[in-house]
Amino acid sequence: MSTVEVHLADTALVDELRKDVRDGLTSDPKWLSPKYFYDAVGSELFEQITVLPEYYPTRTERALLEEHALDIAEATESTMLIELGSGSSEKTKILLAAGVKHGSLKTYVPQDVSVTALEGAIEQLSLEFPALDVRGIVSDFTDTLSNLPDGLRRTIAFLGGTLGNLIPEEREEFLGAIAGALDSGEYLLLGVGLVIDPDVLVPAYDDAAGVTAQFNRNVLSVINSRLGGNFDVDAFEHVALWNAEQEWIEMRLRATSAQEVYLADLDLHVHFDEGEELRTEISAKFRPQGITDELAAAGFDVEHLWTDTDSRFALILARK
Ligand code: AVJ
Repeated sequence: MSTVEVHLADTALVDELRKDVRDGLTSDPKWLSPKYFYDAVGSELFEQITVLPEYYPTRTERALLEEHALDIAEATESTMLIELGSGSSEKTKILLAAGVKHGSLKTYVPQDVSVTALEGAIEQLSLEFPALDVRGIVSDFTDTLSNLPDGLRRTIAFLGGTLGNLIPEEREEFLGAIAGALDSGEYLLLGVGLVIDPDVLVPAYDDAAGVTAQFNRNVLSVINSRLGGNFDVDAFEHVALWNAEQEWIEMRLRATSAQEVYLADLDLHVHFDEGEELRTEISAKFRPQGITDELAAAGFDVEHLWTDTDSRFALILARK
């Protein structure tokens, strides 16, 4: 049994896009929200990133999930797994298999901004887990929590290090909203990247094959097609840098020459100086104590914090 619900009306999604893009492109410095990376092309490019030799997060998190999935099922005894930003749900299958094997898990609720990613995932899952009730939700993860489905014992999973895409204030609000949506005794399963040597970190966001550069530039194509824009995508180069003070990776797009851009749907003219940079993503990395404190401030007790042997990534099971 499987369904997909589109929770945000198209008009609400478009209004949000229009507002975000206008805000970001009229700010100094300019920025765009990373959630607009994920059209069909962007979601596919992200899947390619996850198998790059330099991009360690996905494979590291998968190994942690494989190692601890049964522990997670036993600790939570969850009947429902809700996953925020589920994408292809590829790693989640490990959790689903463990939950089904344990006997407790009945329902999986994947949520993603990408309709195509979600539909593809659900089709796969219904074949692999025919007994599981799968209810997909298309929405923005920051908007999902207000109408979370009821369940007996729920776990919310937020994997892949996506928490790092939020700036600290947004993060605090978001973790608070997750805590607010859960009853006491329910769980959050969180995957986050840890602060490591920038010589390992930066190449993960600036790979030799140039896939991340393509992924980054694709956001300009997304804006062009959704808002009637005329960004010259090839006039921008990919930049990835480690902000040591904030402890986050920043991706930017740098105009290689002066650019005049027009977004017809917003009737907005945007000028870029030669060399001007547009911030497209932050990807914060964490320290075990820091994320434990942030979770405690939101009302969670960290029951387990598992890391790989190189301490590059952490899988955290926190109880409300
Ligand atoms: C999917 C948000 C976790 O920040 O590592 C990958 C996205 N950006 N390469 C990340 C991303 C550039 C990714 N997240």
